[in-house]
Amino acid sequence: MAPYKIVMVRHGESEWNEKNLFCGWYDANLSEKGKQEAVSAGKALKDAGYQFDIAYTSVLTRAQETLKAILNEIGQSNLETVKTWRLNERHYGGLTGLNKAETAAKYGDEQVAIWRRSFDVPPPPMEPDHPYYDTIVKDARYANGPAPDEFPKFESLKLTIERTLPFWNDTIVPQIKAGKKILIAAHGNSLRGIVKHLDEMSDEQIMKLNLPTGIPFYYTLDENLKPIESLQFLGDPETVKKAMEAVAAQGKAK
Ligand code: DG2
Repeated sequence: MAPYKIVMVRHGESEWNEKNLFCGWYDANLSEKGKQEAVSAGKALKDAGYQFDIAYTSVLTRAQETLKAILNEIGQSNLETVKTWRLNERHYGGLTGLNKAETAAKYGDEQVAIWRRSFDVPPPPMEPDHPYYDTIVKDARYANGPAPDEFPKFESLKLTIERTLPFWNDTIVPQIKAGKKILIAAHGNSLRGIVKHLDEMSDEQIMKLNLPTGIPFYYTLDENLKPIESLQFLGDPETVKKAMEAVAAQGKAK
């Protein structure tokens, strides 16, 4: 049945992306621009003739709303959808709610680049007195996981991959191999983890990848799930390049 094709998309711009705040597991809504990006993503997929058999998303509103807008555009509002915390954004720990540019002004561009893009250096932990600790830890959507003893207080990309990959391997891969057409609507860093895995990128290579909001991309995979085509955006290359550079620049002091 190979080659297989799988489509992924980072959610449209969130209200916290718009304000340039570290978001992680905080449940920010889409901004107005983000809602439009989600609709545009759906239109791009419709124009390219995409239809799906199943969709996967995180338990966070910004990814789910993006998925909903896309499915609406492609006329598949009732598509079977699986929601899992394993596709959540990385947990940004004690940085959650801080402005990225202000944090860079305080700690330096280099430190913020390490917190945002290093493979295994985690952000500082979210302590119980953090303003968003209770909102996140006591959120009913986590009643079925993660278990209290594995509930993250912070996550590096490495830790994010360690909880995303079991879902990829145990749930998504069998569906790919069954020939299902799959759409994943998730987050900058949970998707960077999947991209790193698929393209067998080194810890250094993945540091340079910034995923733009609301622009779908696809992979074509051979029978061993090795990429034939990697990270193919459904968008004009210059627009994609600028959007990626803008994401990279979010962590710089103005
Ligand atoms: C952003 C990613 O996550 O931030 O948590 O602030 O994809 O859910 O908007 P998303 C966040 P960076 O790693 O790009 O700083």
